[in-house]
Amino acid sequence: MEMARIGVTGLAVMGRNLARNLARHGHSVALHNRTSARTKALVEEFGGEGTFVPADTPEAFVAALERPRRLVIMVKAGGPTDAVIDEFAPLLEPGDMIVDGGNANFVDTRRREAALRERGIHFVGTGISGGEEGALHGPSIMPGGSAESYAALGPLLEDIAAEVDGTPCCTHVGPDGAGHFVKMVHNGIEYADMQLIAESYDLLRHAAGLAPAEIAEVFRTWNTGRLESYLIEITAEVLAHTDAATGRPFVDVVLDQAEQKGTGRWTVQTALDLGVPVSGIAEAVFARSVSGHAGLREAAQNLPGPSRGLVAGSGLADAVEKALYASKIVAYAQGFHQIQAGSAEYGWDIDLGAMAAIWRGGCIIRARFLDRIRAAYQADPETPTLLTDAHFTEAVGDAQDAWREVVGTAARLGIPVPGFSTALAYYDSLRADRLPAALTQAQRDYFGAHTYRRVDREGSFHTLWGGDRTEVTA
Ligand code: NBP
Repeated sequence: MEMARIGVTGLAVMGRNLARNLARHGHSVALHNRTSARTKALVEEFGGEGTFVPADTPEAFVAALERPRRLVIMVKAGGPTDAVIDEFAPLLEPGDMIVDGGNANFVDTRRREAALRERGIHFVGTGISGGEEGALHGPSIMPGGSAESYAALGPLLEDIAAEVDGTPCCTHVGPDGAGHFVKMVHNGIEYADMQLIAESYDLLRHAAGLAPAEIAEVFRTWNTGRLESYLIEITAEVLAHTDAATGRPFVDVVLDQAEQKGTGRWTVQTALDLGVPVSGIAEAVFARSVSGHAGLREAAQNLPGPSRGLVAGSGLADAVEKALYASKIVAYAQGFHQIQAGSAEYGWDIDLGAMAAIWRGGCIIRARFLDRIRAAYQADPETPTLLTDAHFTEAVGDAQDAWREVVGTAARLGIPVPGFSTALAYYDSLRADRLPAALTQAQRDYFGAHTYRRVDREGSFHTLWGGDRTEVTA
């Protein structure tokens, strides 16, 4: 019987393309899907691309794998992943590896890894970004799990990952759920990046009065500079597209209610648990949520706003470019802060610079700018925030006047820019000498005797607000 180096079960778009990618790189791939029609279809259509070993049953699939077995699950995240693990784990032996390439919640991954570790099976929660095209031509791959399993899996995954400057966009992220955690934050950053781009478009459209095709040109120009990235590139493509049915700009015929699958929400929920301010990601998630509340928006249609006018002069596009770059730096600084905090909380020892490096290609947020982030962490792995890296400090310093101007203009014209404004507020909060949190602490002490610390003495204190207002040591 023909043996395979690796197997993929779950052959919808992602699994199918991942299996083809592996086969195209010379790895024999065992194939399995709950509904065997998908397995047959893959072999019929793409059998010539490499060596495939189709299997109709879990038993035949497992029997076709070289030992230690490498079994990749690419099914719908959640219940289906548990169902597949329950089906396959009893057929495996100590030392075998189950790779979950789905978009799992890292908490589930930690649970699954711990349970399978007891049986000697390596569970490798792996973030994969790049959609179906990436899966076929080279995704960004973020594997968690044990270092031992990476030694056996890494070479195959690095083979099929995207490559930038000769470096594969795949590295061992850290133990248990580290890979899925980093993929989650990647998606959160993707939300923030998309929101900032959307706000830039909105300003160019409604403050500068440009048509979508003209804005496409602005984005094309931006894509030749420091903002060069996949998301900026596709934004230009989308804005230049005309709807065939109506002849109108395509962006004008798309319903303005954004959807989400959940990784942005998980990022924010997790950040709240870790106490990390990821306001850029949170505003992006909320902006999608606001857009989806059709009834609420309908009810608010006639709320008064400023009389809208256009901004005179042609400088707005340059100012928006600066606001976008500065806000993007903040969003990434917050996302990396979250990875740093998660790594500390769970003992993952994640190399932040390496994360920037593996996001440079294959994934949705791939961008020239990630090289700068990698360099920042190489220069100082302990840097508390990207904003204090010399390059980013200078970039934001140079952009800040324009950034403030853009946020002010948007507020005056009544154009919502939650991403730009929260990024600016975060920046100003970090650099503030004193924050009004002092007043918040005093209020908390007043109504709840929650105590406060002082700037001039160690210890915790409480003022007897309801009495003679003397201060006591708490
Ligand atoms: P889907 O998420 O649409 O899942 C379909 C696959 O799951 C099919 O193979 C289906 O088998 C299988 N499946 C289901 Br549903 N329930 C099952 C069960 N109880 N037992 C066994 N198999 C079951 O596929 P996808 O879009 O290819 O995504 C796969 C994974 O990759 C997901 O976790 C997704 O979040 C993640 N991901 C997707 C993208 C993307 O761009 N689409 C990007 C990155 C990651 P059937 O054929 O028998 O119904």
